[in-house]
Amino acid sequence: MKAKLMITLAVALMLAGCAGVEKPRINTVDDNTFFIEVEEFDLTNAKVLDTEDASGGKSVVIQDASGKAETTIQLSKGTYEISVYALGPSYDEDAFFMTIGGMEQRMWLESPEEILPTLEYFAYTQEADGPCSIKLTYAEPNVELDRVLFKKVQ
Ligand SMILES: [Ca+2]
Repeated sequence: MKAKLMITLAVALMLAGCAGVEKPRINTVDDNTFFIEVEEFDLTNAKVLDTEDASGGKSVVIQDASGKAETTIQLSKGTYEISVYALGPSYDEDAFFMTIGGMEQRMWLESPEEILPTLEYFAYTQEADGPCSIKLTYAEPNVELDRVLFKKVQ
């Protein structure tokens, strides 16, 4: 009887996880820093790769200009430096766009061999506690997007 209850509970928890209610998960680094996995975004025309050195073991390649990875998280009021950890295999395959709160910025990599943060961060101010939308879109092919790191600086 007890075992059956445990199994029912485990299945219920698994189903809750599959429903994606909590996606993307917020991975806390310290009091002011957290990251979210790109593979947990809503993906359109994007391929998930098994990537050994990626966080969560996966990265995402947006296929072309029709593709995107987007999500919305709850963000507390403040100013953030937001960077994306990714791999850009070559000089012609090392850029993408990030849109946060309606502002778009071209992001660059210099990491053909391993997953590293973008060369510059996206400076973003959240005016009040509430939802914040993040969208990654295509600029060049074969960019492997791993995770998005938020660092609260103010
Ligand atoms: Ca990842």
